[in-house]
Amino acid sequence: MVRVTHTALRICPFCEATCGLTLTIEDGRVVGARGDQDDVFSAGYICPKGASFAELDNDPDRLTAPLVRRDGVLTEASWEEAFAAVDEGLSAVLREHGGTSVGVYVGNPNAHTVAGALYPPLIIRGLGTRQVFSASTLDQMPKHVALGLMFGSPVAFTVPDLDRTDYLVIIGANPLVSNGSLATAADFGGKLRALKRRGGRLVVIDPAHTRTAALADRHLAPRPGTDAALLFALVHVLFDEDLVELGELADHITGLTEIRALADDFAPEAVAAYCGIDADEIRVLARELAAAPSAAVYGRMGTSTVEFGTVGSWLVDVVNVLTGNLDRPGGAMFPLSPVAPAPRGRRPGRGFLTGRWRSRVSGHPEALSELPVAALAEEIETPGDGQIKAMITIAGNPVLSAPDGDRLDRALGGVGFMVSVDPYLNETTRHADVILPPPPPSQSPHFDFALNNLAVRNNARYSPPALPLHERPDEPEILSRIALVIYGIGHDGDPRSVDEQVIATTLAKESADAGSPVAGRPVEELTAMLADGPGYERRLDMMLRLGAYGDAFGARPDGLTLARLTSAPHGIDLGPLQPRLLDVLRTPSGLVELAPPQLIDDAGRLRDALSRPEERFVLIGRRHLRSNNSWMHNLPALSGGSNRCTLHMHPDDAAELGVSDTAVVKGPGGELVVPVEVTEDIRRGVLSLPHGWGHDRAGTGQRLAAGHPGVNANQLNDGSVLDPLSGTAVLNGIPVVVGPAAERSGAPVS
Ligand SMILES: Nc1nc2c(c(=O)[nH]1)N[C@H]1C(S)=C(S)[C@@H](COP(=O)(O)OP(=O)(O)OC[C@H]3O[C@@H](n4cnc5c(=O)[nH]c(N)nc54)[C@H](O)[C@@H]3O)O[C@H]1N2
Ligand SMILES: Nc1nc2c(c(=O)[nH]1)N[C@H]1C(S)=C(S)[C@@H](COP(=O)(O)OP(=O)(O)OC[C@H]3O[C@@H](n4cnc5c(=O)[nH]c(N)nc54)[C@H](O)[C@@H]3O)O[C@H]1N2
Ligand code: SF4
Ligand SMILES: [Mo]
Repeated sequence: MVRVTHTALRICPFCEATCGLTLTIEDGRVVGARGDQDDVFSAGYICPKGASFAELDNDPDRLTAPLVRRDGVLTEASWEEAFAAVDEGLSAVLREHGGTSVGVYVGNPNAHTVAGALYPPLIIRGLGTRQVFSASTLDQMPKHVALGLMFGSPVAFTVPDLDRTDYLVIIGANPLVSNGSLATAADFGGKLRALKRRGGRLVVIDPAHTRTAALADRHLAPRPGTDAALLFALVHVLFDEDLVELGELADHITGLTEIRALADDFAPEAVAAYCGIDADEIRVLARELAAAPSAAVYGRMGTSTVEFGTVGSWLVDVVNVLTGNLDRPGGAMFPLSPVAPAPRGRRPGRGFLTGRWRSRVSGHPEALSELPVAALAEEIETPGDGQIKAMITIAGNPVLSAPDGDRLDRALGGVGFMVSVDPYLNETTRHADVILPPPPPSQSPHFDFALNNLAVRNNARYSPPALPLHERPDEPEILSRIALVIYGIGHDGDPRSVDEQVIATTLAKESADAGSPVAGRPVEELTAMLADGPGYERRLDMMLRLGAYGDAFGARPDGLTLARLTSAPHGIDLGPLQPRLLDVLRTPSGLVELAPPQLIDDAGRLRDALSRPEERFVLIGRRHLRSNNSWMHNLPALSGGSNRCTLHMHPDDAAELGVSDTAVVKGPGGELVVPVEVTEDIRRGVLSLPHGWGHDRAGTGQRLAAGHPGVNANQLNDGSVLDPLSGTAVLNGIPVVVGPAAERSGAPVS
């Protein structure tokens, strides 16, 4: 038999690093993946997850056909039957209770797919629902809120200029394992090594001695949950020792007096015991940050998903501002994505508000039109006006990723109608009445709508599907058909009409906007210029052409179009990050707000926390290189070895408690028995447990994962403690009680 082999380029969708891969394709399936040496962004870098692309693409447990619940049992059905079942189930709820009774949960992979970027917003808008939840309130919502309050835009992301900085402080992130987050960089480790080779310095602040910490010139191990106080102490020292140097930012800042006054209470000596860090070490760090030719502070999960997540995320950028490092090469800069609208000059912004409405049961304020996922279960369970009667989940597994999965599991079991768009039958989707599985990545297009806005070097890359679809709809079509049901057109309407409607509306608005690069031009003329192809490609073409590097529909002939991008299969490099603060600012004052009132208020809560007694043990999270949240435990290549669901504990703690191989851990939400790894790599009094495990529920379809289920770390957490400004669940720094497994009591801890 003659094998037909060829290669295809594909941007990896498995984490935020966006590496370019070269897939080997044999007889119509992916059999291998290596790094694309010519990729303009990743230059050949690949990690074990990318290298397992073939296994992930071909996982025999991936659903190839939809499942529809019949007589209580999820049963394979045709696509026509499945869409008809969605139409029937969803339309009944819409008729009886309206779109506002439909809850939507949008999970992490939506940030990594074309479909996830383009269609969920249409579904949510079509429903008119406020019951919108996502992984953001388990992750980066504090950063959005902080950016919104400071810069007027919740997506004005600042990223460390990794390639040029002289001094990098990584606080609460482990990019050597995560491959970076909210800072899209392929080969993060290589970039850190390059920083050190050019004489730069790396400081890592993390209660665990991580792989990233092992690379650092200095590692500080604070008590979990105390980053905000530590950062405040840096601010204090910068003022106290007259080290504030705003540089070119000076004319664009307000709130300096307020932040200085606020920092008064946070002298290093005042926070040292609370943070578990010597005051001298904090002073030295502040001095070095101020003295460095350029420097950037970069914070992530450990700074975000904690009690003072928004305050901490804010202070990261306050330090960047006070050291003159915001918006300058080597500092913290604003990427410019190829789908960001072309800058339209300085306009007064409307600012950023949260709490425009509140959750029905507990009154949590919305943030970015979302409610805390920690409140999803109660919104399903609690009767009354606005109760969730139907759920749509798209690429999410909140039963494992959110606090108190047992409760959410029960709640989802009681939802009137549920549809899940997901390739797997898992802990969450097992509650669906219909599961619509998207095709594997090899059959899907790729463009980084979200992550290009976080890239440490501006770039544009597009991967069309590497393989043709096998008699199934792609994810854009799946989501479009759900939208057609919601719009009342019915599931058998034309999915293309969804994209064409968006195009018509967008171009009409652009044409009417005097500041637009296509102001005054006829919509028909513009529409006719768009690429011939699937609706998502036409929308991408439109966004590129209206974008910052775009051809403005012919007005800038050298500019970017989809055709141009497609003819550069290894991508187009758009250069190093450029200063662009004035394009980004959308505050009503037109200035960077260093001291927004909401944050000033919350700083009071932080001040009170300084005198709180210390917990004996707190739990934090841990990620493993060959894993991704809850959904990669089903692949042989990514299983076993060091990637295990174990509890890390310091040897002195283990000795004191008499714990050797197994421990029982009790938290506010429940109790777990878990294997222990005793290691010096964690601070005393701190325990770590990875999340995304606990694959032992009945009725799931990931056989390998079920064979080594691990425990669900989030079951220890009852989800009652949130960062109040962002509604983000506290996932790091949870008080727990721990002991040898023999002493298991069964009594819940409160
Ligand atoms: N304790 C603790 N909990 C945490 C965290 C932590 O650090 N500690 N981290 C949090 C973070 S940062 C996040 S982002 C959340 C993640 O929370 P979720 O997004 O809810 O969980 P994931 O495990 O990422 O689930 C992704 C789902 O998407 C599906 N999927 C994969 N690819 C595709 C695709 O192409 N299309 C579709 N439609 N579906 C797809 C998978 O099968 C899986 O069901 O977890 C959070 N939970
Ligand atoms: N291999 C792999 N890669 C991933 C993922 C994965 O599951 N596996 N998930 C992806 C997702 S969804 C995300 S959001 C990113 C996350 O990317 P990162 O944030 O880089 O990853 P984490 O491992 O969660 O790193 C958080 C670090 O904070 C530390 N920490 C915990 N509490 C505190 C604290 O209070 N203060 C400080 N200073 N540090 C603290 C932890 O010890 C940990 O080392 O990773 C992405 N990439
Ligand atoms: S680092 Fe991330 S994007 Fe790169 S190959 Fe690994 S999983 Fe894929
Ligand atoms: Mo995440």
